Amino acid sequence: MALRVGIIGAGPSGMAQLRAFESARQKSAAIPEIMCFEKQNDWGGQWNNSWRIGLDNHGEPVHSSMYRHLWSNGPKECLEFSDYSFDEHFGRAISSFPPREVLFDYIKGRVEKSDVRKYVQFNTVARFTSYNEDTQEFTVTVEDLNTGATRTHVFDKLVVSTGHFSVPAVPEFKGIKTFPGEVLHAHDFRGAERFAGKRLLMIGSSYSAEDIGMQAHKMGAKSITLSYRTAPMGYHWPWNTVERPLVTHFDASTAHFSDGSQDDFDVVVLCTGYQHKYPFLPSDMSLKSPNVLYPANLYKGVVWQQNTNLFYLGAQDQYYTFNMFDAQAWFARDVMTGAIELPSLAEREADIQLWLERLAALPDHDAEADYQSDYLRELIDATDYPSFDLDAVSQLFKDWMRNKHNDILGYRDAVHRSVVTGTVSAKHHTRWLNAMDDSLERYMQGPSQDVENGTLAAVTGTVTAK
Ligand code: FAD
Ligand code: NA7
Repeated sequence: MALRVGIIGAGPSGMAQLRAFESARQKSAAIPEIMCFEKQNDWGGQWNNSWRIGLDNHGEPVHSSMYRHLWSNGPKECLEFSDYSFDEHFGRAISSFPPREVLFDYIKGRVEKSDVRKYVQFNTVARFTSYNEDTQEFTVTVEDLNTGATRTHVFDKLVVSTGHFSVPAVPEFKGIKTFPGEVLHAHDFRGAERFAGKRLLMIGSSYSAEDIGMQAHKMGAKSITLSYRTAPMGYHWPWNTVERPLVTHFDASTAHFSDGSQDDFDVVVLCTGYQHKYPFLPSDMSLKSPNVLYPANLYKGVVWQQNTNLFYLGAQDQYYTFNMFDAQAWFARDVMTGAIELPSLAEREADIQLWLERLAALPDHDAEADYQSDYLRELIDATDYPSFDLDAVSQLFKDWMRNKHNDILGYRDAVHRSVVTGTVSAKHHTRWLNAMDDSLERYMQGPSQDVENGTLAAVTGTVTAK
């Protein structure tokens, strides 16, 4: 009987797993029986965003945390598939920091080249999983969201690729309940236009706080205050943006900070991260971890320690994304098919501990980028995933971080060189700060001739302050 593989989630990680098997099939390896369940009506995960907040049309939690005007937060050259370049997809050089719709088009183009959509059951949510130790089989109960019908499927191997930036972590702050303005989590943020003229407090000091804060600046917020728990981000912020230590409590619209300072706000955005949440898995198969570069209990960041028939993709914090999911999917595939033989439990644990020790000693962001590059190197060396220059990508990450430090509003206008094709990216026709139409069409066709939003003139590259 063919190996039966179940994949839960058809975001970039699940799509990578489908492609990994497809790539093996092209090399005439035996292909398993594959079934992938995706609760949304299309693939792409976070990149398939929604205007909805809270629940979707089926009453399921809205998955994507993405928003209008989201552009890649790292250079596209750092996430490029080594077997499907941006040049191949777009037929010409494009800029280094494409908007969401452009990246979504790229990842779709890659899977559409292969005939893998047939494996995905859309509008189908995984509800419950059990594992039979005797037969070594998973039984997964799924619900067809269109009909409400449930069914069960049996698998030898199970891949969890449901992402971990969807279920908000929402801490409590004294007095926030009576804050008279708007309070929302980054997961529910869809666009900063309505923050024009408002005084914003962002709690958190990572990607969401920084990017939503700068989206608000772009859209004319009056002031942006970023409140950090551990350390300030320390970028050279625009004139209306400051960093402050953690909020201790709220008193009506006044926030009090741990350095004794206080200020009044109209809006609070909790940019406090996300939880690993796998409600369709029993607790002994469910990953519990903060958002870190190496979650414990996963050998090579992929294989569940206590049950090596269970795999997680994309479970770590991410410098690399699409190409890392590929490397993981290729590795998982080879473990599933037996092409990679796993060491003993103790040897696997020792390997995990080495990575965790190294993680604990990382001094800075540059070292973190090198760390994840080394992680990818191990995975790629173990499989036939087409290799690429990981040291060069690590350098790209460092260049990007330096650019960002020097110019938080302008780093997305920089160009970088692809390590896959050697192409230097095109300079985009409109600076990020001035671009208001993020559609694929506008991106490919050139700058807008309209004065958009009444405030910005993309053609002339000038911004009129509100
Ligand atoms: P996801 O993209 O989260 O996909 C998981 C899929 O699983 C979804 O389609 C979901 O519907 C499905 N699913 C979940 N539960 C179930 C269930 N029970 N049953 C069936 N299906 C289920 N990365 C970058 O490279 N560049 C960026 O600029 C960037 N910006 C980001 C901005 C934001 C706001 C966020 C939140 C993330 C960003 N990322 C970015 C990281 C992003 O998470 C990855 O690029 C990528 O989407 C992760 O892929 P994934 O498949 O692991 O998870
Ligand atoms: P991250 O990167 O996980 O960051 C979460 C931030 O929230 C981080 O700065 C945390 O501070 C902060 N945090 C968490 N809990 C609290 C409390 N209780 N109080 C104050 N601050 C808190 O999540 P993001 O949403 O920024 O980014 C997720 C992904 O989206 C990312 O990969 C991007 O691709 C886009 P800490 O530093 O731990 O003290």
